[in-house]
Amino acid sequence: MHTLIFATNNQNKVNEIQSLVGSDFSIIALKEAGIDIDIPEPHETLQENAAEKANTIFNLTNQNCFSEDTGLEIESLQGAPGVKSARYAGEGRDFQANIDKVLNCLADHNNRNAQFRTVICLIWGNDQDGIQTYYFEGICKGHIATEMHGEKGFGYDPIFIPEGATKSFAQMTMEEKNKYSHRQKAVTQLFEFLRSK
Ligand code: ITT
Repeated sequence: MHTLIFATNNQNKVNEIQSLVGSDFSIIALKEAGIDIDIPEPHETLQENAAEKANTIFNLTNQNCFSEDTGLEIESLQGAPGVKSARYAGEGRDFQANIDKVLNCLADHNNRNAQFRTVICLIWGNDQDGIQTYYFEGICKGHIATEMHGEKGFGYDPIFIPEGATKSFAQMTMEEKNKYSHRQKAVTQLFEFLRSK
């Protein structure tokens, strides 16, 4: 059984990843590990922020751990909110304010193409390889709806409709969202890698 700390304070991410974990993995969220810190995300790329979060927790615990950083990248907005997705409308990290800002910014644009991108950073050590850092990426393409639909999920889910679907992520059960999602794609690669170890 692989035991891994998941370096996040976002319970929605924990729930989604727990739903994808096989019985051969045990994922411990920061709260469960008794770690209560606000992990910094100071960088300009998802990869650097993911590394910052994983390194912070590895330095604290000296245990195998992973983190993920996710951004909503909107074509007409040159990739914004991107790495700033959590704080797009300010430090309050308010989901509704962030959605309102996206809808306002897109009001005059016909091109509503967007994608969610997740980058996972894994810090993993064993006797053979020593301690190494690995990255996994998952992308979900789709578009931004003109108004909010549904109440499930979190963040930008009510306005994001994945390619091949007619519903927003917030109108889907977690299992349905997992069929399309950026996070599922990155996490699947993470588990495949770990199973190969
Ligand atoms: P941690 O850093 O503690 O993991 P966070 O909420 O700060 O949690 P991110 O910086 O990766 O995580 O998240 C950026 C924001 O993007 C997040 O707060 C949500 O608003 C949004 N987001 C991330 N994944 C999403 C998803 O699957 N569906 C909708 N919105 C999502």
